[in-house]
Amino acid sequence: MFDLVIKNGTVVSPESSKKIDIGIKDGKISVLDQLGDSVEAKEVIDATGKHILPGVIDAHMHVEAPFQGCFGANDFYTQSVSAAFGGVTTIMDFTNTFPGNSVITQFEERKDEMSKSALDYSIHCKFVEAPERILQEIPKLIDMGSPSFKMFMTYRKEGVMSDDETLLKVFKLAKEHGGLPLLHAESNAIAESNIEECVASNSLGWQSFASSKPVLCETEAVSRATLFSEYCGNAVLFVHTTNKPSLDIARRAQERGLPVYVETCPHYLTLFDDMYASEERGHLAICSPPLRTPKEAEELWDGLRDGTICVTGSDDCTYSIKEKEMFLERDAQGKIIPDFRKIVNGLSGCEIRLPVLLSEGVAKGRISINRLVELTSTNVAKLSGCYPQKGCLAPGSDADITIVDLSRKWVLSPEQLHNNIDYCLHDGLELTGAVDTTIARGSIVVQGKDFLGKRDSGRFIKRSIAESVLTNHAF
Ligand code: DUC
Ligand code: ZN
Ligand code: ZN
Repeated sequence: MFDLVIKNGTVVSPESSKKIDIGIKDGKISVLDQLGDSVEAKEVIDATGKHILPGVIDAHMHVEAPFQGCFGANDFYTQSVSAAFGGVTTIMDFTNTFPGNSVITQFEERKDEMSKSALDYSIHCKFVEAPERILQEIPKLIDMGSPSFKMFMTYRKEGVMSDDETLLKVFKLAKEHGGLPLLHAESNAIAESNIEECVASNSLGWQSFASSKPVLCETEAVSRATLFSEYCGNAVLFVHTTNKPSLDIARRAQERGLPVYVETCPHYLTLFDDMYASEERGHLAICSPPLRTPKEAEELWDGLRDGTICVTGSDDCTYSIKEKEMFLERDAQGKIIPDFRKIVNGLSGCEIRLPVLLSEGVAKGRISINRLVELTSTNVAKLSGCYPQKGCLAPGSDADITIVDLSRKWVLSPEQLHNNIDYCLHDGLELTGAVDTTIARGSIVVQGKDFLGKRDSGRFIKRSIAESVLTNHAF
């Protein structure tokens, strides 16, 4: 007797789309087969006309994370609810490391904070400095199931930038012990000197924010870190990549077999720098790297198709309007006095990632549904080191499943989302394709408009990255 059977749907993998039933027992996928009408199950979902995907993994978000004086609108429980409505079944976040902190201590604290989640969760370690006592923690953190190491190449003034020496030291130990550095690649020198010029010329509007961090600000950092990784022999993942010159650096490295991986995020595919022209709302779109142009977005779609970009993440940092505006001053009429330095960087995205990729990607013919599965689940699991427990629908894998209706049309608005804020930068975007049901380790957590999951029911997922992923470009 199965706990749950999903019948009559089309099961999607990177390789195929097949009409087949799924039997689930004890939170795991037990069989994929034609199960017939007499199959015994405690619960049956009829998925006629629907597509069944491996549960979406969001390996990039910032929740309960003090940053630029803000904390974010969600805790890990509310974030997991919002994520589940977006078809997500596993979430990953970062340690809140600041100079002087032990990363192991931060890891333990993060585990505790994330345990509120209704979905399974895992942790990337953030490094901001590399004294010997911190470097010694690297093999232990890998043993503890956290083999991915986030470093910022900018935000020096915020106290979280890793300098070149820190990058090199962490890269060498990542190579030695089986770790994957994840890089926020923006040249601090370019960004900081441009910001100084903006201050000197009193150009502190939202558009100046974008021009202070141009494409080459990102590409310089991608180029430098790619060479560092070739020098040290380690794999590297560039998160939230926004443009072709940066992709071209990765492309050339990948053509030579180097394990250089690239992520992009839905906002760089669907939101553009024209948003910064609005004095009233442009600040809500401030994120780093900044939004770019439709041309750059099309070049990212090319990268998603040709394999240069192998994963997507949301980079969700959901801030309320109050938090976005809390350090800004206002004139006598109460109008905001623009100063981009006073606005926390970050956009909401966890709940919209899958719907936006279904609609702008699959429905518009830019990517196949099979490629979408790689970009939202299978490759994410392989790269972060939790495959095949996560990232595939196969006997023995966790029963993390997202059922989608590819034909349902709807319109994005703040009311449709569960992310605890009252604005939506995609407000009015017409979508084709929607999440119908989300199943996490065999339990239905979202069905239509209902959340059925439970606080504290997620489990910590230990990860270990395959040697093949770390030594050669694997996908
Ligand atoms: N980018 C953002 O926009 N916010 C937080 C961190 C980041 O890298
Ligand atoms: Zn970042
Ligand atoms: Zn991020």
